[in-house]
Amino acid sequence: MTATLQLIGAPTDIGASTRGAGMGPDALRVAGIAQMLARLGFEVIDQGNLSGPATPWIAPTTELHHLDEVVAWNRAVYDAVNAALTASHLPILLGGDHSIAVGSISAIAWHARRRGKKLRVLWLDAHSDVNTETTSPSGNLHGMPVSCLLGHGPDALTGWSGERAALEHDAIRFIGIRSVDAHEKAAIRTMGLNVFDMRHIDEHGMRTTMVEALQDVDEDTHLHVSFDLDCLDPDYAPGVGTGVRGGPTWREMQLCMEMIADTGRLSSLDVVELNPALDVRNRTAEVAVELIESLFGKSTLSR
Ligand code: B3U
Ligand code: MN
Ligand code: MN
Repeated sequence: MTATLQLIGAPTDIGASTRGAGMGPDALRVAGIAQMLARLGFEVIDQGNLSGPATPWIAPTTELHHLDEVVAWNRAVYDAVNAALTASHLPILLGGDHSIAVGSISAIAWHARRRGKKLRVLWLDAHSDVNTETTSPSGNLHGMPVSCLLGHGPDALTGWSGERAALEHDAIRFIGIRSVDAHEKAAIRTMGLNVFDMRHIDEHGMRTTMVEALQDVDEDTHLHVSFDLDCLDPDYAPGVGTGVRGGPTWREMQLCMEMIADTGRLSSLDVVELNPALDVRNRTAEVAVELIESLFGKSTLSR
């Protein structure tokens, strides 16, 4: 039986200060995400876009921005991901900025626990997204979803999985990280989070990094990938709001995706932070579709 994949659009930039990620879901559709997945042999249901509040303009401050709106979007995302998993579909959340991962991963954690599965999250990102309300230099909630999921977020965004923490500290692996704020560094150290930063990838290569990151994934694992497109080097993915030089190349990222596919355990996916307003002829959306093709098992020789 082949899996049914359910595309869920969350067209919002509510957690970011650079506008444009709200156009991400449609740019991925224009780049052919549904057709590509169907070509691989999957049944694909595109349920279209969720709706939620608009993004009001706000003067730059370090206070928490748009909490009520972020909560509303995450409620819609939680319900949609929950419905997809209840139907035994594999949810693919098309963002949208990274704040929406709170809703998706909370729903996933609830299902994984109920089914007795071990949850492992791969956080592919230039940033560690482990700021909190008090440490954030920007007030942007897309820099805080990991804290919310670890149980350290604002109350309104914490505890959605039925437990204070949707994720145990050892359930998440960060890959491609190269922009970490001072307080985030302290949090990573205190909590002992598993970070495979760019230095690690440079020294050991993507292959060894992924062998390490996937080391305890087994047949009882629900493997979730939260793919922030700014993980890639901006030379390959210019269409993101907060690009950071020095990321994995297209080739390195392809290997990362292929090695995840090889586990056969991929059970849900977020694709976030695509910003078509900053892109060059939809190139970043097309690169994302190529990488997701590998993530779902395209292989040069076997298909
Ligand atoms: N760490 C910074 C920057 C940032 C995090 N995530 C994104 N940007 N996309 C912050 O604002 O928390
Ligand atoms: Mn992110
Ligand atoms: Mn990022």
